[in-house]
Amino acid sequence: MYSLFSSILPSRLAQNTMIARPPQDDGPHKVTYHPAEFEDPKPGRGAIKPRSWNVHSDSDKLSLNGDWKFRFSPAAAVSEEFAQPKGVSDASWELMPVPSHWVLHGHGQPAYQNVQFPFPVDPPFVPDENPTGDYRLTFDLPKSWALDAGSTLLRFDGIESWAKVWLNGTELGTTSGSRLPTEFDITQSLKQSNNVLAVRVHQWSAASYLEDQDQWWLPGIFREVQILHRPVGSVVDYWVHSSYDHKTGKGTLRVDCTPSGKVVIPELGIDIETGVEKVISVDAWTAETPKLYKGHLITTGEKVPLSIGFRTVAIEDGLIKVNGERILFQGVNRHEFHPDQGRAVTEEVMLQDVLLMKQHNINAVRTSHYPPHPHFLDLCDEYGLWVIDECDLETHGFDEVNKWERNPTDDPTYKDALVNRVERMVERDKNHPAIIIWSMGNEAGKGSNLGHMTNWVRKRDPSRPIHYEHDWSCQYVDMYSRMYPSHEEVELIGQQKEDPLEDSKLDERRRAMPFIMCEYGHAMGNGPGGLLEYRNLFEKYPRCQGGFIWEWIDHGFLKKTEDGRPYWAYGGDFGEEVHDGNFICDGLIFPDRKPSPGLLEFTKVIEPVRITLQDGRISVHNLYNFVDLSALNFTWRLESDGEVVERGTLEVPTVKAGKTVLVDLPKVKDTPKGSLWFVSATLKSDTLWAKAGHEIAWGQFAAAARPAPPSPTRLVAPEATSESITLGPAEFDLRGQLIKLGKLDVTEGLKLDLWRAMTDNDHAYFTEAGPSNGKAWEKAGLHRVHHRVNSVVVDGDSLVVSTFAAPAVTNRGFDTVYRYTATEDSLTVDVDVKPRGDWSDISLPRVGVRLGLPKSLESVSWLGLGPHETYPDTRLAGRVGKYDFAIDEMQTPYVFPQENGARSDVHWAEITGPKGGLRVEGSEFIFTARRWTSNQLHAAKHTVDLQAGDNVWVNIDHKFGGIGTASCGPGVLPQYQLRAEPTRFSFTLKTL
Ligand code: IPT
Repeated sequence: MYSLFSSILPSRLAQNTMIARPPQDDGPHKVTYHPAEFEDPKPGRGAIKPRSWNVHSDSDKLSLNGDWKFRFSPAAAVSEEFAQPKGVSDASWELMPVPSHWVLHGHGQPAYQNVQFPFPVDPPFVPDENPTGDYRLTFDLPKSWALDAGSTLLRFDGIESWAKVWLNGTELGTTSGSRLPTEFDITQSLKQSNNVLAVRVHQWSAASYLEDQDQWWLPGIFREVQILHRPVGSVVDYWVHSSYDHKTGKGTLRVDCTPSGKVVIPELGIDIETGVEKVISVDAWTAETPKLYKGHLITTGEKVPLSIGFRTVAIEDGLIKVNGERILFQGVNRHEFHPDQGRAVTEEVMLQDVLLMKQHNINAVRTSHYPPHPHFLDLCDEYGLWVIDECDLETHGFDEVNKWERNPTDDPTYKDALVNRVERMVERDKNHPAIIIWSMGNEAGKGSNLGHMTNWVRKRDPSRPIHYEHDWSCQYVDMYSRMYPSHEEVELIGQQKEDPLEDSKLDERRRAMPFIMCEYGHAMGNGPGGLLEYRNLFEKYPRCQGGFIWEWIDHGFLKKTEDGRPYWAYGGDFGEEVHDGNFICDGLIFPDRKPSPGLLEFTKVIEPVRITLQDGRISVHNLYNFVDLSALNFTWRLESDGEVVERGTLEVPTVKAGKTVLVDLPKVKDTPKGSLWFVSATLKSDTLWAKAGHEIAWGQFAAAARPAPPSPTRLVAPEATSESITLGPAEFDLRGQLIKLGKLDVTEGLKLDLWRAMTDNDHAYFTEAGPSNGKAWEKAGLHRVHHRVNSVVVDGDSLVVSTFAAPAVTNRGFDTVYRYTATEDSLTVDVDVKPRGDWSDISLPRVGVRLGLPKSLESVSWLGLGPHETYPDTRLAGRVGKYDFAIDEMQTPYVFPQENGARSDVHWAEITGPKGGLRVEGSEFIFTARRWTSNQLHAAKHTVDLQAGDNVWVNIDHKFGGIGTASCGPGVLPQYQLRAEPTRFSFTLKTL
């Protein structure tokens, strides 16, 4: 029998000394392929035992960061000859920065898939097209390096996804676990000079099945590489055990170390042997009071700096407590991301994240979905953030294949890899007081390997509770955690009334557990809405201990159009065969780390001091867990129409954590009608993370009611000619369309507008969001409403234009009557909207009018909520004031264009240009101005698609439908759904 396959393959293979899947000759006509090394589900080989991050000691170290020689191959089957120190010419190889991702340096492209795997799901095998990067670096040791004494390690902090390493031609081993460290002992192969380090990295490996996080695939050596000298008698590993007894105010310190040595902490007068316990009065470490005691661990061979925080985390009475207090997570999920560097984030970027979080009242981080660069955790210790450290594990794509068939989480062949991963995380990060919970990973289904992981962790570190979300039976974990539950469900969970598990024992156990939302408030595009209502539940039910917004940052890569205009690129912009579009852009900050309105809203929702008016007095409620408010200054202002009338300092007595005080309102000369109190709590002095004067919290409340806008007097009557109708300053055509107001051309007359460019939340990608979503609106035709004029009637002083606004196909619509009245210099519009037909199946995006104005208009000022956009369920952070913005600055540049920029509770707004403009007066209307229509905004895919047109489009809305968080999570809460019902509203237009 003749087989072409067997006859040609061996000769082709013979050309390479190494191929991806080695063949084995199983007889005359058969070649069997064995999995390649990188298809071995086992952890790598050759590394030393995982140990605590210790790179700041006084022992010698050498950073190998910098430009390395690099050769790219589109497939794995390439000779390993390159690893030899001699006889290899790498002169023609290009340079690749380490750390970096090669797809961001000209080889291949980043690729984004959320859940789905970008290759056939057949673990542990990966595609033949397996991008492979060969790295070479020649280096010398500094002269001072004591080569002859002790040993030396080669440390990698992160390589995606699998690597094989050689030093001077000696193979050191292999590694996988992209976001985890690996150290090889290189003592035997290291020389003083001319060392040749060779690293082969494959993008895909058996480990890729464990790294299906919702992020870009970004291969390469993306964290630093270092050589660490380990002098004789240096620290092999150490563990600082530093607990705090809140009843006695004492800390207990014991530092375990191999080999033994001593521990010196001058501030505490501590000078003890390792392994010895010391009980001493200390200030506790908390996220609010990140007190670190600096000291050293000293062995005969090394001096290691210590930063010790005393704190105790425990689950007691069904609550997560730190130092005896129930804490509340006001957290975010943080991926590592930078719009140019991907996950090779610098220390500056890490600091920027921490500063931004602290400045925005955030108190917790879940390191979704892998251990971050260890420096980030140092910052969390120092600045004060509660951390859930999460293991590098996600197998979400198995959900797409017969519901978790062959999921590694339940596959014995992957057991060692999973345990190895959690071991490397815990060992690396165990000395951080900020880490109070270990998380086993994310979205990795269920299975026995979770049991093996948690058994290992529990044995090794009984001092921290364990988290994992996706096994709702909570079999292996210490807390009940969910992602994106509705408010309704959280309310039930708060009362321990959640649906029971089948297994009554597990059910009983889970029901007694504390509850957190490891993800909620999907911050994609405009939103998330409904955060306030979640906060109310956290305050109502002790069991509900807060959660973590999904997510911190939009992962948009900076790209440019052919003509050089920059924009943020997302899934599909790099030619991916399958992708998940802009689902990668769902953060509270934009890719350039500018805060989005969502972050401002979250900041306000979670502010640690609540300032409100209660029975005519100012109530100051301290929501911190541990500190009083003595670090804050309180000031007040009385404001009228956006101007400060009087101001002063508010004397607030000590308010202990959790307590409230009432303070009298300041005595002022007068409280003009419509005036407002504004009380602000700011930092008295500089902190590590913000300057004195930084605002922590504020409250705004009415000092005197605002009078209703006066009804216009001295009305003038309409005058009709055969060409037009004049009414005061307004001119209409004979079909009742406003065409001119004073000298201002109205390029498109007033029309009822019910549509908005769908937000990501309106798209409801992952959720059946019910009546308040864009699919329902499109089906109802709200984006293609026709306006038919039924009559134009002069009725006394009024011009009455009756219309029917309705989409094609259906017979339901809105009978809309515009009644215009005028004085010499103003035009008042009363709009009467009556739904025709049954609209009970949907809610509406908006109810208001739209008009077109000339493009020469440039800026907007208004009195109302601002400065940023506000919507019915995202308006807590808006403050009433007088604001001035250019029209272009009114737009929120969401990475994926969508409805944005509305300003609510507006009393008046002026839109002006060089030749005058328009003033709108009313009572609490919603104002939007932009240079494109809602339909153009809706059609745009990137910010650069939005081009200024011939008009400025102004929307004056009576009401807006809520935003919700249905891009992944619950839709708009009923109280924020806008229902079609008979509605009347009015406003007055004047020219300027
Ligand atoms: C959940 C994931 O845990 C997270 O990584 C991210 O994908 C987020 O959702 C959505 O942006 S999984 C989701 C399918 C519920």
